Amino acid sequence: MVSFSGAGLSAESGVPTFRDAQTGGLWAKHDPMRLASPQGFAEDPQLVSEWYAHRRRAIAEAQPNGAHIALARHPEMIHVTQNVDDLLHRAGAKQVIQLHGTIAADRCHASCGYEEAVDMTDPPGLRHCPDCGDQLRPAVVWFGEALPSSAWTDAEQACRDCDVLLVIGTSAVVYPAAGLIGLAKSAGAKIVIVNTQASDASSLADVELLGNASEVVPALLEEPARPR
Ligand code: BJW
Ligand code: ZN
Repeated sequence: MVSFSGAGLSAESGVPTFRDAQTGGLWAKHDPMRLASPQGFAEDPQLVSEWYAHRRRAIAEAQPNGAHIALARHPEMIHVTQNVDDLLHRAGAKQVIQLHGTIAADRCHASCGYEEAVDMTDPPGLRHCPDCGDQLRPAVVWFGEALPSSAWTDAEQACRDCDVLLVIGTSAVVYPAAGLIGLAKSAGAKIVIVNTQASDASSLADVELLGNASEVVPALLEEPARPR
C-alpha cells in the first residue's frame, strides 16, 4: 500500500487547506494560487515572504494528527505527499516523498543549488543567496515550476508498483501530481479515497470513504483485534 496525500491530511492539525485557505482570517483577501507562483513572487516578494512566514509559524505550532500517526506506524509504506509541511516526518514516517518540496527550507530562486533549513518558529524575511546574490525563496514548487525530478521518478515507481493507493485529503486538481492516481489505477492498483467530500479523483475510486482523515485513516489501518 502506498499513500498519496494532500492538504486534507493536515487540515485537522490546524494547517489550512489550499482551496479553503481564503475562508476568514488575515490572508482571506489574498489568492493562494497567485501567491504560490513565480509571478506572485516577482510582483510582491515581501507579501509572499510574509505569507510563508505566517504559514511556517502555523506549521511549527501544529502537531501530527491521528492520520499522520496511523500512516507512520506502517514502516513498509511509501508516503507520496503534495504537502510541504513536515507533519508526516514528525509523526515518525520514514519513506516520505514530497512532490511539492518543503516549506522547512529556503533555496536560491535562480536555482544555483544553494539551500538551507529555516527556523520555522522564527522564520527569516527576504534574503539574498550567499552564493550568487539572487533572492532566496521557500524550497517549494510553485505553479509553472517543474517538480523535483527524483521525487517524481520515485513517486511514479511507487504508484506503478503498489497494490492499493490510499488517496487522502486531496482535491486532485493539481497536475502532474493528480495524474499519479490514474497511473496507479492503470497499473492495476485498487484506489481507496479518504476525503470529507467528493473530489476530482472520485471517478477512479474503487472505495470512497467520506469522513475526516484523522478518524477514517486510523480505523482503516489499525491492526484487527486478535482472537484470544
Ligand atoms: C479533508 C479534510 C479532512 C479537507 N479529512 N479530507 C490545466 C490542466 C492541467 C494542468 C495545468 C493546467 N493549467 C496549468 C496546469 C499546471 C498546473 C496545474 O495543475 N494547475 C491546475 C490548478 C489546473 N501545475 C503546475 O504548474 C505544476 N508544474 C507543472 O505543471 O510544471 C510543468 C513544467 C515542466 C517542466 C519544466 C517547467 C514546468 C506545479 C504545481 C505546484 C503546486 N504547488 C502548490 C503550492 C506548493 C507550495 C505551498 O504550499 O506554498 O501545491 S499549489 C497547492 O495545490 C499545493 C498543494 O500541494 C496542491 C494540491 O492541493 P491539495 O493538497 O489537493 O489541497 P486542496 O486544498 O486543493 O484540497 C484539500 C482536500 O482535502 C479537499 O478535497 C478537501 O475536501 C479535503 N479535506 N479537510 C479529509 N479533515
Ligand atoms: Zn544562488
